[in-house]
Amino acid sequence: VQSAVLGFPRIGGQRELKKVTESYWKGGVSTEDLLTKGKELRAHNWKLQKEAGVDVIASNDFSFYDQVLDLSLLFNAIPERYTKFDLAPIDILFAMGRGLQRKATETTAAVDVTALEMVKWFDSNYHYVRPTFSHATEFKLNTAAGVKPVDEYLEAKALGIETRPVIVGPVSYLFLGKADKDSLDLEPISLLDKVLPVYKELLSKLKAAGATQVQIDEPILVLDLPQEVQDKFAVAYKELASADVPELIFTTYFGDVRPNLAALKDLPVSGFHFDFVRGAEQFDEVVDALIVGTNKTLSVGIVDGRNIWKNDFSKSTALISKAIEKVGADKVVVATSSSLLHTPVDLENEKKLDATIKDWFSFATQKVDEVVTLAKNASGEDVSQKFAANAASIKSRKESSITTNPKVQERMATINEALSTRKSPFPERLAVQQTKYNLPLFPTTTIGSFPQTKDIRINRNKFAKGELSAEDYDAFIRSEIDLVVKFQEEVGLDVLVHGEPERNDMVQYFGEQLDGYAFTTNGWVQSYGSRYVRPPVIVGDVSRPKAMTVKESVYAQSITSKPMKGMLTGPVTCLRWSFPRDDVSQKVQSLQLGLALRDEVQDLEAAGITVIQVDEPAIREGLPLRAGKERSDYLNWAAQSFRVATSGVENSTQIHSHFCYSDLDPNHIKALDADVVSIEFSKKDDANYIQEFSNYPNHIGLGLFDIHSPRIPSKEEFISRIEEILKVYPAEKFWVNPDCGLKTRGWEEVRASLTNMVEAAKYFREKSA
Ligand code: THG
Ligand code: ZN
Repeated sequence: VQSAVLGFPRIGGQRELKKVTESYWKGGVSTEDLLTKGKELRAHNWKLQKEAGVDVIASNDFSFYDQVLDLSLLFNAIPERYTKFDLAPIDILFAMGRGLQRKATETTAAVDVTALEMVKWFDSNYHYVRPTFSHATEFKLNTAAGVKPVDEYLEAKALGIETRPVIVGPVSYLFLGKADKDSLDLEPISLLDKVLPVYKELLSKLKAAGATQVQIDEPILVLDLPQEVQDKFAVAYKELASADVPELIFTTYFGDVRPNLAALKDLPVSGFHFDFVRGAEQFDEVVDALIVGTNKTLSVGIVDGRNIWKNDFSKSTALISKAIEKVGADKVVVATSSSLLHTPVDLENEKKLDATIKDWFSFATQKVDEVVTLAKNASGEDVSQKFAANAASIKSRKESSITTNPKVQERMATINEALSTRKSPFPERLAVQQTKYNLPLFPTTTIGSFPQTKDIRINRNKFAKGELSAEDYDAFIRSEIDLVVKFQEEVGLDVLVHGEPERNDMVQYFGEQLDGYAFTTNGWVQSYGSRYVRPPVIVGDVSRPKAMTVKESVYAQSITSKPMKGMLTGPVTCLRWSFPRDDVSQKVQSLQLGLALRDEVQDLEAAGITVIQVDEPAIREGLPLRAGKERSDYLNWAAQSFRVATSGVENSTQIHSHFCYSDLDPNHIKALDADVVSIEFSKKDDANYIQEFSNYPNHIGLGLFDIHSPRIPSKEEFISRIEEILKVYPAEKFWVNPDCGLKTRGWEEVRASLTNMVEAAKYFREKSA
């Protein structure tokens, strides 16, 4: 029985990849330095796996930005706008990933090319760069920078390490892409005939280089697929098999493929990989239908690539034994469920984690060892010591009192309709709120954060390291709040925020203050490009020992007569951006977070903060990948958790919420019953989408400018945008705000854009007076 790892995190144990890429972007290191660092990271990861005893080690799992973007570059799916500047291939790659901005010089005009769209990779917190096709796309192997999968295969070989290259398969590659704006009539999947010859060429080159197997990822099989897409698998793989290519291991992950099972029958591939962590129920059916009675390999995805809990060896062994029984030991491979990209690099780097809890965790490096140990055991090798240690850890976690809090569980039993419903329906609340706040028409506000300057980060780090006393730090935070409040008053905003200088990542910030959570010092996971997050871990029942945000909000309110918004992150987002428990349901965890946040909301209200925003940017990504009951259940508990958090307040308390990063269905947010919502909207120019939102019963601010761009919209531009929305959207429900928080922007841009935005609001107020 062999062991396989589908992919290893490429960021390095100390975020080496981030450091070198960002330095390269700033001109700090040369292209050569950058490429050398990449080579070092790859060698390190391969050796680590080789030394651990992994039989099948992935190559081409490395990327300087994103593995899907790498394929677009290699296949020459490069929109024309990126090819005009005579850039080196690596810079074209970065331009597609992050856009290209250059100031004008005496001899050259300014350049402002936006990036390709970035989309969530299934339901993970990783984002891929969306392949973008047009009628002008001409697929071919673009060898300007070599042929990455072949080159990296040979690079490993030169180190004496045989690897299995991984590439995204043709059907998923096209299906996950989109048509460019000049070619909207183009169906990406219709390009299959054109892209297959390039896949064949690439696979043949891999074979010629010596690769015996390729891991070909077709993760879209866990989605609901139109029949015509399902039908493409037979077409595509028949065509690939007609060339002289390595053995193909057809790889799926993140769910259950059964609804698309017919599409997989009789595919000419050498083996299949399934995720039996997320799709355990599919085992019998997929194995019987696709492996039994054939010559194919069964790769058993059993070590979780999406979470950090230690594998339960006895459970996994039972499944592996079942697999061996069904198909024979020589056909079974023990594998990670997906790439380990979604887990932090190495638990050994955690020096501050409580020893008991640390013993329950497994990061990528430890997971490599788990895969090897499970495979050895299945092959009859003696790994009894490792099994004994594993059993002890699993038992320790199961029996630990840290994970259960009877008080939380008692309180969970009190959740009912009344606890999750506001005192009165929105129209009645609106009436009292209008009297209380007396806001003008077109009220202006921002989403919460203001520029996170270097000074802020330095002071926060000093405080974390103990180099700054609590008093000095508090004084510093107050001085930052002073600046932000004064600024908003000058600009003329109506509902103010304190700017969040005390927060790093919001989910991490709340995780650090809640009981039931553990957090890491170095547990980074790539989110997109050079941006990483450090998800906190929900270890046990969650509760709030003391107020988390009241001090800052109360201080901010004390220095202004305008309403000051309290700022919280909602239960679903806290859950989605943490590593969740796997011993209780996500619903339970979300409702517990709802209760903890309810206490915070009530404390804010009691302290006089009566406009409270509870953000849920991750609510859309939590939606189960397939339509059906699971989805409606999710929507119900997600909305209920939000309402548990926000409905313990008076009618006069105004609850706001904010959504971004996704295409939202207005119906999903209705059920939250927030008084005011603000959503990312500036890049949507679809009148139908505005129309859909005009049916939203409560008040809503459609984001008026893109906070990801340094561009400053003029007053006139704001006016024409608002006019357009007003064609379908009633003025009395209209809030005026940007798309999202301003923490990544500079102060100059923020001043200019907000000033213009407020001026535009005033224009419409006068017009309707
Ligand atoms: N927080 C978390 N998850 C997220 C987002 C978030 N997922 C979706 C979206 N936002 C992803 N966007 C980002 C944007 C910026 C950064 C990370 C994810 C980022 N990270 C810092 C870095 O890599 O330099 C580190 C931040 C820190 O110091 O904690 O800038 O907002 N959880
Ligand atoms: Zn946002």
